[in-house]
Amino acid sequence: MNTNTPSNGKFIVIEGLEGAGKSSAIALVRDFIEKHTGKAPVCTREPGGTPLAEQMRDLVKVAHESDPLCDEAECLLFYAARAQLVANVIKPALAKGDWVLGDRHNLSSLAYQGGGRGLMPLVSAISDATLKGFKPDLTLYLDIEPKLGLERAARRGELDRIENQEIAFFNRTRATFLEFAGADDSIKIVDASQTMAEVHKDIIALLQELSW
Ligand code: Z5A
Repeated sequence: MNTNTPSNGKFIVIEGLEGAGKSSAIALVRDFIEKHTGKAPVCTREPGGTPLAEQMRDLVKVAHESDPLCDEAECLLFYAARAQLVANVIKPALAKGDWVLGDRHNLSSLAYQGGGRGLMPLVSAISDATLKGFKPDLTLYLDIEPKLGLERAARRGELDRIENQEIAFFNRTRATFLEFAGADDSIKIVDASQTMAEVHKDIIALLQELSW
């Protein structure tokens, strides 16, 4: 990344399994962008980030005992929330020249619903139909072994509906994250099993390599 003021906004996304350390990585990248561009980025989270998308977040996070969310409905809710966020927040911000920093985006659906739930044909079709090729300029994928990530997440408090899935689900999800990262130069893998200081050092090194 150079020190000139960029003329166009960029969309950077942080991805990873739970407990990978996305929260502290987001704070780090937010500060980096602010120093680089002179302006704080627009920060988003998925699912969520608009009033309607936040309602969809509540629907997917909580277990509905008498009416369990089926996998296809879960997938559609993630994309409905994303479509709202892209149309009403992300694209308008980029059009103004603002930078956008996302806590998760489409790669999460490919990994969790496509890989974890085994719904890749459905996910690919909805992804193509709703996003029409729109994608982040850079994704930092914080890679962690599911067991370690879930241990960290559990230390933080009670696990939600998705966090309570069996370990095989997270193993499939991680394998899909890695598969997509291996096939796309805009996705950079960071070893999130390291100490937080080491993870942050790697992230800064990756950001400094960019020529934007
Ligand atoms: N989901 C989906 O299925 N499909 C989709 O399309 C989308 C999402 C968009 C969103 O939940 C859920 O929806 C998520 C994926 C799914 N579910 N699952 N499972 P969320 O937004 O509420 O939660 P999350 O995105 O998974 O975030 P998280 O659990 O908060 O993970 P995190 O942000 O990576 O963790 P953290 O809070 O930064 O770190 C966790 C703890 O570990 C914390 O106490 C840290 O201090 C500690 N930590 C972090 N890094 C380190 C290191 N390096 N060493 C030691 N300790 C550390």
